[in-house]
Amino acid sequence: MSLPLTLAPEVAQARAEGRAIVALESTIITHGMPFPQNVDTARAVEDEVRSSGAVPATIAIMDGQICIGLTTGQLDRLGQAQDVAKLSRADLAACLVTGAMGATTVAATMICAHLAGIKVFATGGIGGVHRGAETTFDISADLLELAATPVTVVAAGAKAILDLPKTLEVLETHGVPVIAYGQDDFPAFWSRSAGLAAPLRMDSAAQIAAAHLMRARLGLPGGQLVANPIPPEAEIPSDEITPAIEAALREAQAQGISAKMVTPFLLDRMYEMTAGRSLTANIALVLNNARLASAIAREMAAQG
Ligand code: PSU
Ligand code: MN
Repeated sequence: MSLPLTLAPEVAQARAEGRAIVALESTIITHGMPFPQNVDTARAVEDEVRSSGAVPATIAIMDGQICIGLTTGQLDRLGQAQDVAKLSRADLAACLVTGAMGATTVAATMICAHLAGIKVFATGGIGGVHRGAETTFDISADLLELAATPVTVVAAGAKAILDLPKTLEVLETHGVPVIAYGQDDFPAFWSRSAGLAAPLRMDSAAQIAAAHLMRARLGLPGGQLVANPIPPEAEIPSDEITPAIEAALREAQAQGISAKMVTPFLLDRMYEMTAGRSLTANIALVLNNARLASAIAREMAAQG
């Protein structure tokens, strides 16, 4: 049986010509930002990839197909739909057989990108180890996917709503290279630093691409996490964002928010508590990640 994979014409052509392609996720659209900024941002990110010399492939599950690249109509439907499933490795197959609409998280987007032969993926932030994970066991499947699936993921680090030291520990245990781009510190999404050193540092897209290809030659499974700091002019410094983070976490706990709802709940509360500033920063960092991912994808196409 063939794969339930539908490539947008732009993506199919780029693949046939061996050109650079950058995968983009859809949970950020359905569960990470409010409408209409979600659809506007998704389009702006696709345009940023194109103007950086690569082809964008936004990934979502629609009508029983893994869509690699969405039409304008599909993106509008997804961005406005209610009750879209948030899909990770565990629920991808079930969503395909039921025909429900599904948004792919970092983990599910990596799986789909790999099925389509795409090696580079840009997003905002990855899921990680939640604070209190020693009792809740809430560790995002994104971390294990990075250990298993050979896709280089460009993110602005991880949000300080998570336990960042534990997140780095789990990535190290599972053999995932965590590469800070252009600085020594591990970036913390809205902030360029949260005072933690990154395990690795690289200063060029060429080196990041070469490291991905070298892992494949060595027979090592899994991908790489590239942590690209938010542009300085868009940053919300750590001491300014921390009070909002702590308040959002207290609310989540008081309301008994758990499992898949934790990350969307915290993102929504952060948006309200920062009067939209968290969203402006989020958009700026995703665009920045799209540029770097495109440069890495172009290098891979040239080197690979
Ligand atoms: N972190 C963000 N923005 C996001 C997400 C995470 O800063 O939109 C989304 C991504 O799709 C990520 C998912 O893969 O949440 C992780 O969810 P969980 O923590 O439930 O694994
Ligand atoms: Mn979780």
